[in-house]
Amino acid sequence: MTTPRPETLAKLTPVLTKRWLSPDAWRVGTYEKLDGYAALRKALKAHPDDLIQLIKDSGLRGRGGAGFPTGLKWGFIPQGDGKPHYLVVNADEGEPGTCKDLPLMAHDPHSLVEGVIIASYAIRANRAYIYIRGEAVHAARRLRNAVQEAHAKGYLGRNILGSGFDLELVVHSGAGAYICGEETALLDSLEGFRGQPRLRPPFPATHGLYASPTVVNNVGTIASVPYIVLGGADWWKTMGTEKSSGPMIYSLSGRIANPGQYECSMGITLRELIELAGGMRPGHNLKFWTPGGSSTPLLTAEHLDVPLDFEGVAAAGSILGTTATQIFSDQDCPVYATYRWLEFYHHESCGKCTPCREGNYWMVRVYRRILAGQGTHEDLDTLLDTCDNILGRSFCGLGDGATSSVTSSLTYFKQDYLDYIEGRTAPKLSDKQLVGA
Ligand code: L3W
Ligand code: SF4
Repeated sequence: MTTPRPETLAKLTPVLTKRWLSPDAWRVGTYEKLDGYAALRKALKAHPDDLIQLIKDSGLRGRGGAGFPTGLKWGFIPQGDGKPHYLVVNADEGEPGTCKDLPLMAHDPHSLVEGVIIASYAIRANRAYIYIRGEAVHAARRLRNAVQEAHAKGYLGRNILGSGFDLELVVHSGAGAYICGEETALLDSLEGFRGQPRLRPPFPATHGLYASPTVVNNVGTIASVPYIVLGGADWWKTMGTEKSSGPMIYSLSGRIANPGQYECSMGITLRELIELAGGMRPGHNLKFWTPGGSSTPLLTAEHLDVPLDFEGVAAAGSILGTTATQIFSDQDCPVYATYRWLEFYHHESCGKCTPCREGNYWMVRVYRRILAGQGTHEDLDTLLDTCDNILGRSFCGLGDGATSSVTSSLTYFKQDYLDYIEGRTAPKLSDKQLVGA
């Protein structure tokens, strides 16, 4: 165990996580005692356009993986169009390694509900949905309870706090498909269809739920809104970097002493995060890691000082994604880890487009061959060629994301592949596991 230095500790910025350790913070009474719904009272006195401008000024960017500017997205919603507008919260957190939205909803569901009401008021939506992944039963129960409590207190329903603004909020549980975290598949699923991505453009901002203007935002994005309303854009920008403002919840897992959620200023490095988490587990040395879940290219021990903001990670050849840092050591095999991730993408591919559906199927089989000690040198070219035919040719981000660990592990750890192929590493899979992909 290492003890964090004061300068590293100072990078901890509990904003969205600040109530998580307060007992009963999920109940409306406790939430109200801890500043809850103060931002809503303030927001309802402002003009909706001023709220959109505030979010633009704060530089808040989407917390679901893509980092799209939130205020800009809200500003896309056409006004005076006579159509209903919708806010949809993407709470289908499914990216392997990612665990920031589910604890937020379980510990502090009212912060999300308050953010939903403010955001809906800003974009003039009278109906909002939280689409939560089906397996998150506990968080969904807490959310539904929060919605009921908010109704009873007059924060939801008709004429909220006497402002004349009406809002109904529905918590909808999905059925556990990773693809329903893709925003347009989510909308299809919400409408009652099989969840498969739609062609974009048109984007949901103009043609979303029921073909109406819709903002789809991640849980962390919407839960940030009340803090920005109360603290102001300048305060928000005191955290993070110039282009990646604010705090971010980094979920750390793997070979570290204390896995969990660490909310820090954007731009913190993995070296500092590992220090905050008490260091690597005894006997383990960092070998590879994901900056933002398994859809983001792997990084290595050379990248310990990369700033974990959108620009810093991109400059290092990866993607900040969901800030799910999965940490692997010299006792872990990058070939096997990549194989397990590919099995996941193969299983979760919705099958709509050929590159992703067929490419992942075949890559899983090639990995099995390599890990069973029956791979050839040509297999490595086959993998790269297959990735080349998936990346940029898939209908949605799932296909692209599936190639990330394949190409990056081949870039940094080709020797580990060759060790299986040339017989220096003992096979991890048996002959029986070669088939059945
Ligand atoms: C209007 C335009 N709207 C873009 C909107 C668009 C969307 C947002 C970002 O995928 C990534 C994916 C995963 N007019 C617009 C516009 N928009 N141009 O902006 O869009 P986009 O296409 O950049 O990304 P996306 O479709 O939202 C998200 C990656 O994140 N990821 C995360 C996966 C898992 C989770 C999770 O479990 N929570 O998110 C990790 O890398 O692979 O590439 O709203 O409509 N001209
Ligand atoms: Fe479906 Fe994969 Fe194509 Fe996305 S890339 S539409 S998940 S088959």
